[in-house]
Amino acid sequence: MIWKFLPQASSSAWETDGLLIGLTLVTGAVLFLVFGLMLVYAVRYRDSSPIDRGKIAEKTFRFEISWTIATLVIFFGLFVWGADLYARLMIPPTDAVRIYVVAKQWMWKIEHQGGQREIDTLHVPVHTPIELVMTSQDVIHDFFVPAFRVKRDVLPNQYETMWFTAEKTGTYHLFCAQFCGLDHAVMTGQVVVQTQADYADWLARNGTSQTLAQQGEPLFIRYGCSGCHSGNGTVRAPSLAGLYGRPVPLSDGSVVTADDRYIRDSILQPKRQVVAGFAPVMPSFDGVIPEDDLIRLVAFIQSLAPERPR
Ligand code: HEC
Ligand SMILES: [Cu+2]
Repeated sequence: MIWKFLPQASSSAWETDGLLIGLTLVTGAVLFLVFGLMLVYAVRYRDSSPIDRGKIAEKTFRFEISWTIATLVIFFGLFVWGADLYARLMIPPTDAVRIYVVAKQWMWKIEHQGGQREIDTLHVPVHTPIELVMTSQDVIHDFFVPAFRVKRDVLPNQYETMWFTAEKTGTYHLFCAQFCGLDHAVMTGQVVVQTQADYADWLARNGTSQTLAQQGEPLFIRYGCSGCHSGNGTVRAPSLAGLYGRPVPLSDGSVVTADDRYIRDSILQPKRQVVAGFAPVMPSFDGVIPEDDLIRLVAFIQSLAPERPR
């Protein structure tokens, strides 16, 4: 069977396949019906056929209405199913484990929250929602795991997120699905799905002495962020404690949620979204901080607990 070559190893795989099979069956049925009838009538009413062409069958109102409604219901049903699945695939569950991915010509660099790093291999625990926060250091790449039926473009200068829950332990292919230069074809890797215990073991064995957030703390000082954001500088800057996940009112009157993307954009393009009540004096760090360090800074800011309970 095809599933031997294309295992369904994530929670959404069977449903993605179901939708694809459903669409193929329905469109196939319409194709055969239309072309079948064309063929039948072409033969039946061919020029040399002595068939009676005198009376034309009458169209009934009921027939017209019923086939119109039936096709509408079927196609609209498939659309609603597809839209619903898409929406569910776009929004990661709040308890998802976040793992960072940095793509570059021609490799995948993976960074776990605990500071574990790997290249071209991604270790994940089974039955656990995983959210990948991805960016590229150079051109557009695309993170594609066929066995999970998930695929997403990885863009430079931006965080793209994607999530999945692996349901079967094993090793699965990882491909770059966007032509990204000379060695695009070898920009492959593997996703290793482990039991919870094996994964915990793997994390422990590959652990560094510091988590991502801990590695971010000295960077916060080195890049000069603490000079403004620690509260005792001459510049008035917002405190970053408890920022992650909180709604932030902006100077243009809108409100955004402080997620990975917002924090990253605040560092690279501070003038784009200015916090209400503050002067746009933060310098841009675009081109100054490499992606690896950005991930650490973002992780550090996320780890800052609120100063007082809200
Ligand atoms: C010259 C002082 C200054 C420096 C240096 C500075 N910032 Fe800022 N930062 C500000 C000010 C002022 C704001 C609020 C206005 C705005 O949004 O641009 C801000 C806003 C932010 C925000 C959004 C905060 C919120 O409440 O939504 C983040 C995140 C941030 N800075 C991170 C950093 C990081 C990380 C660095 C170091 C790489 C840094 N800043 C360096 C002054 C500074
Ligand atoms: Cu690539």
